[in-house]
Amino acid sequence: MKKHSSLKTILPLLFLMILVLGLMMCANQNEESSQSIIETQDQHDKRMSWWREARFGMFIHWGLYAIPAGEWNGETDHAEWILTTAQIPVKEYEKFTEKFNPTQFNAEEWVQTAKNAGMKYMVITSKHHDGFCLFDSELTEYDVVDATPFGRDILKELSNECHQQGIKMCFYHSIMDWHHPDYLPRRKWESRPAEGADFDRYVQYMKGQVKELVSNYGEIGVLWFDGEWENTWNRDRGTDLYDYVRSLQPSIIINNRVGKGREGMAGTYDPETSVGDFGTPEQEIPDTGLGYNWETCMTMNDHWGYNKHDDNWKSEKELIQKLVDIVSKGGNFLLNVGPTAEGLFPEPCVKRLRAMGKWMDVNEESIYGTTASLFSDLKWGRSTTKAEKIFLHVFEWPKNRILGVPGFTYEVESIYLLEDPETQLNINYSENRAEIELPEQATDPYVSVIALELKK
Ligand code: JFZ
Repeated sequence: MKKHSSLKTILPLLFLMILVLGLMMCANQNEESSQSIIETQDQHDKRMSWWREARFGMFIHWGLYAIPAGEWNGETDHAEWILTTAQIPVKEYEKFTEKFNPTQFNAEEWVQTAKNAGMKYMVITSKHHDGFCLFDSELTEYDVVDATPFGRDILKELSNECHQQGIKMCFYHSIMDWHHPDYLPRRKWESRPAEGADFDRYVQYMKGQVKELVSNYGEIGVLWFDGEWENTWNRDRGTDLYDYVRSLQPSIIINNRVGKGREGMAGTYDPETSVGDFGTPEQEIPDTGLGYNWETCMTMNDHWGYNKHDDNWKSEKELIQKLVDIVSKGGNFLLNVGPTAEGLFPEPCVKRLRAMGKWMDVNEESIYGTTASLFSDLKWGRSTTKAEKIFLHVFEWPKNRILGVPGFTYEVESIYLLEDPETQLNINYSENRAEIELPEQATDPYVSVIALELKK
């Protein structure tokens, strides 16, 4: 009797439990799930740590488009998009391969130039939207080794050098591909038929290439995807690609353009609901920090790929102040170089990188491994923080030599200019504010940095 009655009570309960479990599983599937790889905050922080420390990296846009160097039929505003912007048929564009012979290319020099500038990582186009590959791929003939007189694996030489010189090697890889027959959609103006094209097959090709990239070039720091905005790419494909890359190299970092969550040039996204490890503002710097990892990518002039007519270079001062501005908001700066068809960095780039390196030699402590400013709205510049130190970056030297820091109430052990640590500066407090007595003139032509060591 007793047994019977307990079964009677348990059975409906069991049904209820199964029902609830089933409902929960359904709900889980409908939920906007982000990447399926589970990672604790600790594991995430550990994976991101080199990247957060680094703060400054080099972007390189290089490919066949360096040959026309931005010019086509008298138009001079093209660059890495020239196949599309000048509407060059794929068959005709392919002919650039015969001319791609950058005999001046020297991986050691490129990596040295980045390193001397204070950059800690290098992101180079393994493949841009034109589909041409700078590495030896088994999956296509449309690459530097198989299709050009140059015949050398550029990524192999660069990754060897990067590993040698302690720079993280990273690849930019375009999802959009104007060359592969299976990629869809077609450009409206082109005559290649779309019949027979199979986007799933294209995705297999792309994943195969990504596998080559993370298998044949040693440890890769970042895979920087792009060209995700066309309607053939979707959230699930993004999640699948993210998971695939992480399954091959678990410690790799992947940008948010792998998925569909990015908002235009601002590059913002919701890391809770979209795949990717960092946001990618393009040609702009957000007004404040974003509350998650982000990296602004930017050109030194107005084009990513080499354009021989583009002389609109940002000044050394602008570039250094942009680096400081970004870092003071907790972001990274990925600064672009578009090398020539001969394999050289344009001279104006080299000059600017040298100036940045010179500044970094003195002031790098206020950049690497720092976190965002503790103060908002500093009229004269920016600030960063590291452990027991606060750095003040003075963009505009105060005429009365008094640098006011609203909200600064900490007691300091020591206060000095990074370029002259031996000379102590005076600091006075009034109300909710500190005032630092500076020398008459700005001590650095770009940004002078004051270090404040706090009392423990
Ligand atoms: C993309 C590329 O098309 C470009 O060639 C370059 O590589 C750059 C770093 O990234 O540029 C974009 C991508 C998306 C937008 C704008 C420019 N957008 O969504 O506004």
